[in-house]
Amino acid sequence: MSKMEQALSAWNSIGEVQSAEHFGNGHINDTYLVQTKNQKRYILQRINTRTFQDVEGLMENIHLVTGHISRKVAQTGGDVQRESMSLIPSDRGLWYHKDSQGDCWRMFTYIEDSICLQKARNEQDLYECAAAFGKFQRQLEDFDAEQLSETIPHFHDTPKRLRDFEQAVQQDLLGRAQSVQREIEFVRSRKEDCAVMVGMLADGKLPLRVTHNDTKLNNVLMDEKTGRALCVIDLDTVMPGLAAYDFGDAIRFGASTALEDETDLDKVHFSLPYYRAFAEGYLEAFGSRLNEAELLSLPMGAKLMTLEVGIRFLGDYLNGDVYFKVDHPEHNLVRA
Ligand code: GN1
Ligand code: MG
Repeated sequence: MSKMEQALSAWNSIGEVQSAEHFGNGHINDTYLVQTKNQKRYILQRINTRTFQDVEGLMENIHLVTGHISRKVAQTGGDVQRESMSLIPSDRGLWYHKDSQGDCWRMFTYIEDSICLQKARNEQDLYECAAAFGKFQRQLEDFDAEQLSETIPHFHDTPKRLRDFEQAVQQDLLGRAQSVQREIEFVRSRKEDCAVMVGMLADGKLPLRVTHNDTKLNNVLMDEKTGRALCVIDLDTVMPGLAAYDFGDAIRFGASTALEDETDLDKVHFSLPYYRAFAEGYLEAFGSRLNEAELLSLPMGAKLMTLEVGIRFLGDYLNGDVYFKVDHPEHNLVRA
């Protein structure tokens, strides 16, 4: 019996399992789609405990946030089954199951007739993605951020990301630095940019909100038939943050003309029409809540979140691919 099958036995309540297969494209956790004999589907995940060291805090966050959103959806007459995530407690009544080897697992209901996109098909996809994240922020406006654990401290602290990167360059554990001098130079020449957002936060110009912090297009489920956004997923990094982080990370992934994994860089461009569609959707959903400084910070967020994740990918390449899952040795470099 595989570890995954063993983990499933902590959820006998879902009934007899017919199949369970690898699912999705996450870079951190391991995700499986589980189908039962009575044709119900679930998402089982092994939580990456090297990334998320406080699983208790992480799962408490998710329990609180999904509960809050479900109540909001119900209050506004929405479809709770499809517009919010639902955790399934284990047979022991816990939000996650820790197996005998210390691996931690969790289960959600699968949202039927939904799709998640690795790349936008048109401007409408960006508009819907923005509407989803804007709505998500609105739903969490009255959520007490004090209740949240910081699942990954300094997550969007770009100067800290830069320091970690410089350390990776110095250590050069795999001797890869020599071959990526041009990329290292690219980062260094943008050193000044890294401190802009945390600087405005420290100066009290930008308010902290409850943000998602990982606003990739593929973290939004869309209705398969209508293409309308249903639900925001991947709540592992919901923490206090800046609106520009969510706006920015969504742009860096969604307003690209190619996949994050694209090896032919001639295909990778920033699409201004996609950017405009996202900005429209986001401002319609959440713009009235943003102050002047926040509104002005959004374009910089797009530049900075793109730079930041590039720094992280390149740093991980230098460290020997210890953080992001890779399919081949150059994968992190390609992403960077
Ligand atoms: C990771 O888990 P996933 O694949 O949605 C990462 C994000 C990066 C993203 C890059 C916890 O997101 O920060 O922006 O990869 N998540 C974590 O695609 O580090
Ligand atoms: Mg994800």
